Amino acid sequence: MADRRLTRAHSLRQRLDGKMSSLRNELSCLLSRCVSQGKGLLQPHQLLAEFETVIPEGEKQKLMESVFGDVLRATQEAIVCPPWVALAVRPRPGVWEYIRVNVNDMIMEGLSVPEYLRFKEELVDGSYKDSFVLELDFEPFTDSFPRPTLSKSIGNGVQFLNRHLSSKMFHDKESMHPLLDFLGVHSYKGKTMMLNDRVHSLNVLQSVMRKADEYLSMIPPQTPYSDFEHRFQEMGLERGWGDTAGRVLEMVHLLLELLEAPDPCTLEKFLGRIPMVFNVVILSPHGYFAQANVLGLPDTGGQIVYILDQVRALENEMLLRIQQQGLDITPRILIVTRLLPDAVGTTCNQRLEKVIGTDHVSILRVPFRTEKGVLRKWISRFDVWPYLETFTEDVANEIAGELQATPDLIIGNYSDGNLVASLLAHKLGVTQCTIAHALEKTKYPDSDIYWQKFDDKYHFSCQFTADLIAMNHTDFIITSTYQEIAGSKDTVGQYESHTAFTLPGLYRVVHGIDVFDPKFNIVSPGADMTIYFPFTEKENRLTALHPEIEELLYSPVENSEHICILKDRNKPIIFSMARLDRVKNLTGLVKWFGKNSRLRELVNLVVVGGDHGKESQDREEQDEMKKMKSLIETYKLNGHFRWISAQMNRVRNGELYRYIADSKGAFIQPALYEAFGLTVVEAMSCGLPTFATIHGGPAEIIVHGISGFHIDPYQGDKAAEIITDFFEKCKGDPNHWNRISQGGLKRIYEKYTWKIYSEKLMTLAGVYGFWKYVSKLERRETRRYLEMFYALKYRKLAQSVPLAVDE
Ligand code: UDP
Ligand code: LCN
Repeated sequence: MADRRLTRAHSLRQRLDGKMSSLRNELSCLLSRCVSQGKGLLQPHQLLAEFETVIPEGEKQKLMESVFGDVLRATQEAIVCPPWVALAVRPRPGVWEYIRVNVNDMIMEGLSVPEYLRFKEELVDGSYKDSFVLELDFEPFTDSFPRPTLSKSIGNGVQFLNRHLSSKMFHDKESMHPLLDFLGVHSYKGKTMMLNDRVHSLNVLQSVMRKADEYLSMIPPQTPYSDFEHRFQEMGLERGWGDTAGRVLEMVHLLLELLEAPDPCTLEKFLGRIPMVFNVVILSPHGYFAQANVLGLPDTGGQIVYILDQVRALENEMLLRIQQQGLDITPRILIVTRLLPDAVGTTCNQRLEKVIGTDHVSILRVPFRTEKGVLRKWISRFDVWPYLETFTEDVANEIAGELQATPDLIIGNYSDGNLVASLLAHKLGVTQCTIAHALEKTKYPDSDIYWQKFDDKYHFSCQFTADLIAMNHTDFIITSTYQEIAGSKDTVGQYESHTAFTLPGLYRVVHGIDVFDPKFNIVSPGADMTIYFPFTEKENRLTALHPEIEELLYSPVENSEHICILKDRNKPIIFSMARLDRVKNLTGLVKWFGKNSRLRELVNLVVVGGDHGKESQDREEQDEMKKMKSLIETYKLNGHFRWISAQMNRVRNGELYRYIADSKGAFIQPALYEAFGLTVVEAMSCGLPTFATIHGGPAEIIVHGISGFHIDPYQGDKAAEIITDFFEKCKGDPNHWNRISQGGLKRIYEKYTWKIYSEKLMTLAGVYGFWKYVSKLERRETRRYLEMFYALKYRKLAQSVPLAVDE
């Protein structure tokens, strides 16, 4: 893949090769230094640090401006196995080159992907050194399909797909037949839609469209469909074209344009309007999934919020479209999750729960079971693998009973949901959409090459295998940001990190996913604007909640809900709220605060996370609890810091963000890695200036210095300085705070709303549904390959994960 894209321009390797003689000394210095430290893996910042150490000051700038600098900046990883150093070079998002240099004679050679991975495996001792290793290569299946080559086109799959489909239709009239067939197959519970069997050829379709055009142009646009339904039926047209003459006419014009001169924009509009989606199944298996008392519990955060907001927006959009299509169909959305008999004060033991604020959405819970019976207790998302196959079978039965129909769209969430979605979509032949939320491989550095070290605790071998299956099985992938797919100029995207990697001893992924694949689409979520609205909307403020919030923040007692007290109520508050995972780095923030006396002078720190009231069941949370308590002692934080237990009430949390905005405070998101970061969107939606991690989604949500600030959690002291500088600047210029607050709000309204989200998602369902229909045969090979991978690899891995035991 990379080779194909690099043929036109000279690859970095070729350019470096050409300059090798003049750069020999510098390169030799740098690489010899790496080699002198022995076998190992260097991250980009470590490589740059070596450069800083070994290259004389006077030469640095010149070198960095040469091809040497280009290679160094683009290197994402260096593998040292003396006397060789291999580099994974990424000249731009999605494009990779691999080289290795022998430090003794400074000979450089290009490496193929398998060669590079094999070289990397030298880092790990063990039984992997088999002469035959399973190599996974998904490239041949999609090789013949055109795809964009520009990095900026990544994440705009639907546009590309439409261009491809319409140009095919344009050049080859035969390609119109699938469209005719597609219009003919639409039916709902036995009732035909769009075309009946009178329209059996393209010529007939064209002539029927012309007649319809003629007729509709003569009647008032508001005329209801029922007034001319009979006449249309006789012509060969069934319901689904629109609810009024005006809307049907628009649809007829779109189709006439397509039949005459197909173009991508018309195709997208037309496909987006065909009634296709009435029953949606959304999978989110691991618990806790409920509408109350769950947020902040282990593994229970943004994904739940995202889905509950998503279904509300989706229901509205589905209802609107169904009405505009002139149909009388009641849509259904089922969120399918795990039933937990031991529900610890939540509703997770109820089979069916209606989603508040909707008419047609329910949570359907199906238990995890083995032949020993139903698992009663919560288990970590890392331990769910052995349950998922039986869960899928049970879910298939349950949804058949519940919907009395096959779903039209199956949406998976996170690795476990995406695997179940793949199995279900495979079984039922339904359009599948996947949403990763977070791909764990990116969150845990080197969790692929050293997977064996992680496996007992995290079972990443199962998870990464499930991720590969889902991302290759699905019809389309939606991501919250560009960076989730392809990172940025300097950082690797979450999906991109699945292009090529190795799990030594298990398998080698030569082409896992191509980020240029048109299945990728960026569809960003928002925040519920009825809960997270600006602090300036005085008339909507929930002032009745202020006494409770004040007690939470300032009461001078410690109890099971809060630890430490705030002495000075006049200071602004810097605030953070997250699950108490290591990656969320709440303890990091507390340490920066503890260490920076200037910051402590200026503001109070309030952190929400964990539960002081009971012993956590979660391994990481227990460690973070201990760490936090020791930081309070080390930095004598009592008086300046308040640590509050997880807050489950979203409505009150909305007012809490605004209360903190009233104090002219800020929100800090200090995560070591954040896939997207809903709290960032929530805080910004409330007008609270936000400082958020540069690693992951927040780097894209915030435009540094305009709609908030980026901070690097790996440079805590610097992060604390950035926050301190802001508050000092605000002291001198109170408008500075307002400018950032306004900048944040502007950014949200432009890009992060659920309305934009649901419109896009429904359009994607239409276009990819059509694409699935026309490419059915072409994709059989991938499906077969995946079935084999699932049966021969995934199942064994899942079976090796210990089953949980209820006490
Ligand atoms: N949240 C909450 N109470 C808490 C911790 C988190 O209500 O004690 C909510 C938070 O408001 C946000 C979600 O949980 O809506 C966390 O989503 P985010 O994307 O920030 O992180 P995730 O937990 O998904 O990794
Ligand atoms: C999971 C995460 O880790 C967060 O970064 C996201 O915001 C959340 O899911 C919703 O997609």
